[in-house]
Amino acid sequence: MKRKTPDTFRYILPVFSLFCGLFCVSGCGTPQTEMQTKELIRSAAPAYDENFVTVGFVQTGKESDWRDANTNDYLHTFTEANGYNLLYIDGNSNSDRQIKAAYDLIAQKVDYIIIDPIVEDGWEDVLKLAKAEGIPVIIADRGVSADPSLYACWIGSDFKTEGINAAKWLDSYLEQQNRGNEDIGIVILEGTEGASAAIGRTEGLMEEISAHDNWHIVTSQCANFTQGEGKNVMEQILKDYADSDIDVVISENDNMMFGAMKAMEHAGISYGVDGDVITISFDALYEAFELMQEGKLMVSVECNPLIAGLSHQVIQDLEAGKSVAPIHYVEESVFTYENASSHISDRKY
Ligand code: GYE
Repeated sequence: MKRKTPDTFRYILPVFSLFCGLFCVSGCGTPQTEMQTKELIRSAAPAYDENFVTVGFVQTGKESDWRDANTNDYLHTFTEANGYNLLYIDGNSNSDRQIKAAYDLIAQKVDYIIIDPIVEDGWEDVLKLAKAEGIPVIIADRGVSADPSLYACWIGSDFKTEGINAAKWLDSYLEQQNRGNEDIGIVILEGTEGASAAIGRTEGLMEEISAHDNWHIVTSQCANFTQGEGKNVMEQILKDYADSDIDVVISENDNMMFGAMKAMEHAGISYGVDGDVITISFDALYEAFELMQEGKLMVSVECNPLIAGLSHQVIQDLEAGKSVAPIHYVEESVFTYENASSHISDRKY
């Protein structure tokens, strides 16, 4: 359902005031006097309509198209029509900023907090405070290393299984090409260091790669889940490893792969079904489907960003006094250049 314009303003005002507060805490704006800063950070909480459930949502940032789809899903689910006041905070790819935002939401006495954490570590203290204040926290998408007793539940993908599925596809493809015994050089573009999506996918990939004596990793480097870094890191890899055979590029999300493809094109390296380099990535964005149809991307392991509905359900259950399961996995598939055409019309992100 499309949002009505007036609702947009209801988001923008509280979000903007919270954003201003955070901006000053981080000390990167115009210098403020102590008084001004205090006023901005701890001004009285807005008077929310008692009939609505107030939810603070702390997002990672805007690093990828997956993220935009995830943000939009929350904005379209946590609406007044569904009974919510939503405070959306963009973490701007800065985990300190995310933690400060969570403290701010506790001070504002919101009813629930949903966090998509950038990295797993550093959340203990703020989660302890939320628990002490009686504010349930839902961790969504990536996980946290803090004790699960500190938050209501976690909702997201099985990242390790995604990594295993990517490598299993490679195994069957090489067998099918009669290349099962060939030496295979693999480049991995990793997501953000410390992020559970990167940790889990790398773990799954490594488990399968190390089970093959003839597969070896040429290099595995972080490109932070962004398209720009995917391109830059791949460009450097192609220079640094010009003498190595690169048979496969595995990118821990589609956007880094889109960047890596540009780098390969500039370097005159062919990739995809008819090229020299096998291309594998994660997320299964609409653009990935288009590239799979063209045979440029060979497989994208799905990671479903549309999880706001599950968060909504959890909050409804908690509101009704029901207990909720500690872990909620999202259902996911593996899409390839061979089956992309039959699924592209159903894609929602
Ligand atoms: O794969 C990537 C995003 O945490 C699952 O983060 C998410 C990952 C997703 O930026 O594109």
